[in-house]
Amino acid sequence: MSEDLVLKVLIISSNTLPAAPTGPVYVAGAVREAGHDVQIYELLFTNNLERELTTILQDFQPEVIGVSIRLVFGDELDMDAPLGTRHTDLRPQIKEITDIVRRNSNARIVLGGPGFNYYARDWLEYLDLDYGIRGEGEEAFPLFLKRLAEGGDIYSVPGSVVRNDGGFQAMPPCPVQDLDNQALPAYDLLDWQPYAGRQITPAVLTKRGCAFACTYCPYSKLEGKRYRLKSPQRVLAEANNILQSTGSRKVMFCENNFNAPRKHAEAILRALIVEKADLLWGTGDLRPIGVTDNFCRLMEESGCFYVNLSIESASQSMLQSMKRGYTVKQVRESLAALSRSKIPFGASLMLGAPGETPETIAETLDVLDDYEIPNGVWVTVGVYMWTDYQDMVAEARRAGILKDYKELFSGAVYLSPGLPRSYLQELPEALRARRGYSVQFNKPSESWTL
Ligand code: B12
Repeated sequence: MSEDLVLKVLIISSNTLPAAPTGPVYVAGAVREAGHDVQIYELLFTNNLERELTTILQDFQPEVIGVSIRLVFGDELDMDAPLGTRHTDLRPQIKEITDIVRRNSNARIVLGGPGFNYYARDWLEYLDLDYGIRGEGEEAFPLFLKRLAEGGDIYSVPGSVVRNDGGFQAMPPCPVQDLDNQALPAYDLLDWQPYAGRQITPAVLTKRGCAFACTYCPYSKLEGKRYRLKSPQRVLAEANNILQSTGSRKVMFCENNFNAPRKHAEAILRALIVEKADLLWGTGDLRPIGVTDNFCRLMEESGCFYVNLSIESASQSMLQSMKRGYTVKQVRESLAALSRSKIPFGASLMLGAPGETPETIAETLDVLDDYEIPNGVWVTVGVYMWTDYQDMVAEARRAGILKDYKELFSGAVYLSPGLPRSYLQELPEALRARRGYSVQFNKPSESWTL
């Protein structure tokens, strides 16, 4: 590539709750492979944002700055906070970043990331910016850079969103079809030491897409119902690259439902065994479908260090109303198979979706009581409402619960009206009193109290 077409690109990982900077490293890898000069600035370990960021802007002199937005807000366990849950709004911090950039640089700012997708317009208005890219960035961001360098039309880049003169214009995102044929994520641009110090494990995405239609989840609409799979060889190449770049033998498979489609998961696990890979893997999302003794053996032999079984509910009526696509019997079979294995496993529940009552919660807890869950049970009470991609949100809007779109950007949580206040008052303590249970209580709004 000729010198003047090479751009200096700074990617800012703007998340300040501990998680692997997975999006930023995938995007940085793609930008580098397209021939540009790229650096990543990680906010997680910042001591003095203004000083550190201005130093990088002065030293590196980026021409383009991609701000990766993972979260709008998040909740973490904190026993000193009301209901044992600390709510963090990440928007002011991101505003601080873009304001510092604008005061100290003429670089073009491009927004992107999973926290940007649902709220492109709100973010552009909130930050007073004019450009972002929704959806997967591996192809779209390099295309934007190419057009910027060559003088092409940046407004027709797939996924681009533009705010101008009070107007707003959006192009549909174009999902990456050939995930194998993308650059390796640029973990080598990071110093992994501080991440390891915070117990963060590097993550690998083995596929995109979700064939399920859970009423509270946006993924199938966000990524499409058809799976786009990486080959086992590609997954292994990414994991080995992580080992070389970060020294971490452990990786997390970070997509929705690692074990769906099951044949894909099995092929990856077999490849790990055949290649005698010096790796350990875990996943935060195993769906209770097809978790048999054979599958557990495969997980064990391929170096599984942890799985979370995403049960969400073990009440048959709730599983049906949430359209989870499995039965209480399958939940039991999965728990039984995992219990017979040596795999350290935990389980997660999501309580409070439409139809939830004290009785359905009691049914769920009764099922779990029959099993020893070594890594504990993570309970989330209250269901986030992010986007109309969640069927539940569209339904809530029809029912008049959501009056205006902005409420979602400010944070809205659904709690079944079938759960009386007096019951909710007792619930967190009652759950925490159970061995190994952690409880995240998402408040319906900032001002909500029990
Ligand atoms: C894995 C995951 C987790 C894991 C992380 C573990 C790990 N090892 O990474 C765990 C379980 C810890 C987690 C926790 C939470 N998560 Co989470 N998580 C995800 C998940 C499923 C995948 C994220 C990921 O790594 N994807 C793989 C990478 C490659 O994709 P990506 O990040 O989207 O990046 C791509 C694009 O966004 C884009 N892109 C990214 N950056 C940029 C920058 C530019 C400039 C451009 C152009 C493009 C671009 O290109 C990238 C490559 O395709 C997403 C949902 C999803 N399917 O995206 C939710 C998601 C990110 N999580 C979410 C939330 C809310 C949380 C929690 C706050 C929940 C809570 N406890 O309250 C916590 C917060 C924890 C934290 N500390 O951050 C929300 C955020 C939504 C929002 N609007 O804020 C999401 C989107 C799920 C949802 N509800 O829709 N999470």
